[in-house]
Amino acid sequence: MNYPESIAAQVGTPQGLDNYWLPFTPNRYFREHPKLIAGAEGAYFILSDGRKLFDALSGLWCCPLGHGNPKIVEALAKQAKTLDYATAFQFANPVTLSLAERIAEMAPEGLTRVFFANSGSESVDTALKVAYGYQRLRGEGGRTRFIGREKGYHGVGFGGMSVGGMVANRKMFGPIMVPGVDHLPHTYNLSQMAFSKGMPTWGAHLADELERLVALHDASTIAAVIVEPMQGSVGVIAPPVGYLQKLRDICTKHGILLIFDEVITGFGRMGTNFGSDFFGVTPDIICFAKGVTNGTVPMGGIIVREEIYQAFMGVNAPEYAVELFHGYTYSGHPLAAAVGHVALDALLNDGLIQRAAELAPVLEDVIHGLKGEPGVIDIRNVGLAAAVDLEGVPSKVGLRALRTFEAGIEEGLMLRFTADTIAMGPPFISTPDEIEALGEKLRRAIRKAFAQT
Ligand code: PXG
Ligand code: PLP
Repeated sequence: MNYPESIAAQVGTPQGLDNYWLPFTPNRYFREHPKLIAGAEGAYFILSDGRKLFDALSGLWCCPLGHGNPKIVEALAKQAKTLDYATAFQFANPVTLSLAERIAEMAPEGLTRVFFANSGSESVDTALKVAYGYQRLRGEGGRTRFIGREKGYHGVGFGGMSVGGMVANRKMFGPIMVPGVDHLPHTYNLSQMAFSKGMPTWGAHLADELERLVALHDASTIAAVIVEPMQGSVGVIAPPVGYLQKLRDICTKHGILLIFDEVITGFGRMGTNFGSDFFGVTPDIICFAKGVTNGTVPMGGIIVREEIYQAFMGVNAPEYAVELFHGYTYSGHPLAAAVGHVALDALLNDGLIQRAAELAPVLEDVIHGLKGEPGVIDIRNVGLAAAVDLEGVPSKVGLRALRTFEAGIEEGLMLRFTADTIAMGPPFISTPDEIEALGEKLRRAIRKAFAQT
């Protein structure tokens, strides 16, 4: 590759790189083109050479309040002094209890119980175990199958990887996946929905594929369906109008649980508390992570319907017996919970979810303004999230987006890409001017990327 010039050749290899294995990163390329983040402030990251980059994806979708929020810093310090860690098994603590209460309050009606994990991946594996356990407890232990969706991303645990539908994440691990998983078709179709704004009108019929899978396997073998209401990681694919409601109806009809993986859509990204609110469909289990603590301290979890929780409590076992053999050393970590309270204060009381809703049309206009730029083959958006698909370099998937990403850094942008798609989800604290600037910087980055051979 001739672009860009090796940074390592100019400044040397950063200390520690001989011992560090980067996640979801081409490590060999990174070694030649190292990028170190030294700090962060508001909607910007600061690189070790002092350059300020607009944080166009809110970290990895997880920092809606931006960086260095003084109230978070204060809450963290205070919590660390009072209770830095609380044993999670056989004990609770006030800060975690009250966070569970607030999360349940903001969740869709009927979802009342919160189980904490520490990441989206853990939340997904928790949801799958709870779903199967529930089916078993209600005498439906034959329901061992899970149904995911093509292009879905549900993290990297064994369960999440197995229900996930991104081929690159699956191909190396096929033989060691959870058995009995099937997948719905994805809903993206360029010829039907190119340059769509919000939810495409084509595609609701694809939910009928669930009926086909039920007919193939029989409902009595299926525990749950898991989907992201908006597919985020693969590049912002909004559900077709009516699609999620159809999934809901088919699941209800057949006693199959519906799990919404709201790791990205939860806590305001759609301009509503949860994606469930935005799309008007309530699942049986919600997975959350990321925004709940603004990414400052890891936290994830699930919110479940009261009946699911009660099924576990109704077990035919003595009161002193554990009902669910599942949990993490750091479930409901008090530092995370303390930050979670500040995040909820900002999102709900200070109106940042409302602000995300107000910024969404600004982002829509800005991003669709890139139509007609060289190699832009699709643009789409929903809530405060958007994606631009670029024409790839022939037989070199991802290289065009990598070039755009590198050019973006020169323009002062931190971009995120997957294959040749650039995804954006700016912080809710962004100003309309910053979103305008994001569009112009991305325009220049795309032009630079296409100016190269
Ligand atoms: N479910 C969904 C819907 C996600 O988006 C996970 C589970 C896993 O969460 P953890 O915390 O284990 O990473 C995710 C994570 C991207 C990007 O570029 C997306 C995620 C993570 C990193 C990058 O879109 N989503
Ligand atoms: N591995 C070992 C040896 C452990 O002792 C534990 C927890 O006690 C784990 C893994 C799981 O760690 P966590 O609870 O942080 O997920």
